[in-house]
Amino acid sequence: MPDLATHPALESAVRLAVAETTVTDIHTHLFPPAHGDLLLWGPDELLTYHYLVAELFTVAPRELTYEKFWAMPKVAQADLVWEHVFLKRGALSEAARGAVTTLSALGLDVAGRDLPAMRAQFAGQTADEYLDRVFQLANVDYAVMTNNPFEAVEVACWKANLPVPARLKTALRIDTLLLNWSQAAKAMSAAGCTAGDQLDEAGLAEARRFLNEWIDRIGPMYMAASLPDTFSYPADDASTKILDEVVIPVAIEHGLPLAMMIGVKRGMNPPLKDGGDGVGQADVGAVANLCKKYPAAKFIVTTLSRVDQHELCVTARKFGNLHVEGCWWFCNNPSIIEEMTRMRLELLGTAFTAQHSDARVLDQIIYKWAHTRKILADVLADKYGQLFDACWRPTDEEIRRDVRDLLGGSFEAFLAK
Ligand code: FIX
Ligand code: ZN
Repeated sequence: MPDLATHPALESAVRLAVAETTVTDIHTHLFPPAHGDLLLWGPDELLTYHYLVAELFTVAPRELTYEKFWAMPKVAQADLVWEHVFLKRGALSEAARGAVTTLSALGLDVAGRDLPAMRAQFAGQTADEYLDRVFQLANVDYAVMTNNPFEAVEVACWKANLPVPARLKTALRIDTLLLNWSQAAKAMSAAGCTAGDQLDEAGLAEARRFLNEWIDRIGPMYMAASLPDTFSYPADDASTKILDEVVIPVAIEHGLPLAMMIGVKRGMNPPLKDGGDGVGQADVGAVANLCKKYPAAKFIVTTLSRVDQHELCVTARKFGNLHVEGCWWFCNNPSIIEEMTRMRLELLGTAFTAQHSDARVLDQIIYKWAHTRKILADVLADKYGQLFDACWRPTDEEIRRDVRDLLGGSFEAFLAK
């Protein structure tokens, strides 16, 4: 009799496999500890995550203006979020629950509701040790960072050749190049690649040189950009020209995928800073156009609007050079993650990456993965159960293979393709 001969045995095996499988976190905003303040960690960063700051302003008294809030020290900002979002209300949002999961998993007395006491319990750690501890707790092998060669502070860190732990891999972020040529030209010129305000042949050649230099310097796993809901391709605009003449040729030459996260409306409410971005429906047809025109290029795509998800899955069925990943930002809520994961499994099997953490604060990888694992286990238990009813008998080894594919294996296979 095979091991998994009953529904309960199968379900336990699925839940254990999901709990034990090591995750590869393919999109985060983490930095090497040696990059100093760029790496955010600890309870006050956790509480002032921009998701929670946005929530604070949905309930804060009118006297709390954005200006007052941003002028406060981080500890005071965290106190306000704690008071209004956690203590005076139920901490029921996903971001608030995430902070609770995280603090609790770190062994802090979250039930005591005493933030200063938790800060004290937390004190005395170094970023390097803490990074390792958090990755172990989350059972993540490595995380891919977001490395922006158009940001002076980040550039200085890379030029100083600071150490990068093996747990962090690079991704070359190119939003500025695709969306703001004149700003990109300034940064490129500062780096010795002479580009003017005009998008001419010489400037495009310099942009290729700039990307090549950065690829050689940091060895990224992919190039990436967040794109607005208005992004279209092909279009009579700078983004199309830069894609055609710079990004895609460089991507093909280096065998690097281009990751596109589409659907953000930047600055819907600017005083909220990162928390002020909104969502719009993406043109998924643009993704299909790129995949079709460039079969030698590879695209990794996620979209921000819930309503795009079905069309994106169908598009991925048409193009082997398209990899769908993650439940991005406003989609990173249990109800939507569940719906998206079910739909993706139903349309794509395991040929997608179920999630990325998008962690901006190191500690967040704990909750982002704990919450996703729970949902993935529920969905997979259901799916394998249906197969069982139809007399398919998955083995423990097969289940673990599939779970790993969904949590990083398919991403690595796509890179190797
Ligand atoms: O563009 C991105 O990579 C987004 O994920 C961020 O800009 C966003 O602010 C974020 O942190 C979402 O989770
Ligand atoms: Zn991100």
